[in-house]
Amino acid sequence: MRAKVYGIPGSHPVRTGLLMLERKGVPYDLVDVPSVLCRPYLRARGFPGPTVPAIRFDDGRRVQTTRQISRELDRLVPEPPLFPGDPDKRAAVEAAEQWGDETYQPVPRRLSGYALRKDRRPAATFLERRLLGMSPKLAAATSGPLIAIGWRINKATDDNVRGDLAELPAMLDRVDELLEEGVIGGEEPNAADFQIGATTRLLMNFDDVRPAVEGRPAADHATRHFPAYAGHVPPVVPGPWLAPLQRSAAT
Ligand SMILES: N[C@@H](CCC(=O)N[C@@H](CS)C(=O)NCC(=O)O)C(=O)O
Repeated sequence: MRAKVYGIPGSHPVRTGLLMLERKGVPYDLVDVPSVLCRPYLRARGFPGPTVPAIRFDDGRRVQTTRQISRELDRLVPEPPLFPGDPDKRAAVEAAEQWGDETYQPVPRRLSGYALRKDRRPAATFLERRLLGMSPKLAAATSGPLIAIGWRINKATDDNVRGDLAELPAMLDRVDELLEEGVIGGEEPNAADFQIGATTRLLMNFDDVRPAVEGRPAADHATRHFPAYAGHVPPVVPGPWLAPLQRSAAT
């Protein structure tokens, strides 16, 4: 079995999907597509949904979204499992994975949308390979209109990003609690490890946020699973928005 993975540069759910494929020993080819343009691109390739990761297995089967991918991979390649066999433990991992997907995952997505609209130069630092045949340099230089549309699609407004930053300390506490409880962070990684770790790791690429993450168990967890993660966003958020993070880093 082989997989073709469609991704967006820097996308954390794509990194989740790739790590799950690697855990299962499924070889893959990765094709990076720009944000926003991925929508018609995926539709033209027979995918029903607009988002990445989007995977086509070599038997033609198409799977999208990290939570569908984790389940499909466990069905196709049962060992090593991405979910525990014990029903209570499985329910805890599923709940953590769902929270990671629905609540935690959008935070760095909106922060990226906000930051790149203010200054698109850091976009180049996320580009690791050619994008629709364009060199990383050309892709970064022409990214302005897509960043503007992505900002709107992701609702990366001032209010939403400020709200995310206010809630981030509690979210990081939740990741630390999940580690403490052993739902994630065990010797055998599960679907929630990959889901949550990728989000924490991407957050660490933002200078504004990294100090609030570093030193937490959540940071060790993320770097254990994602030691390298391209991309760097210098400070961009207004100082007062960071006050809740600074308070949490100080305690
Ligand atoms: N929550 C879903 C969706 C992931 C998602 O929204 N991916 C973003 C990239 S991080 C995307 O495909 N956006 C479409 C776009 O930028 O046009 C999952 O975990 O697979």
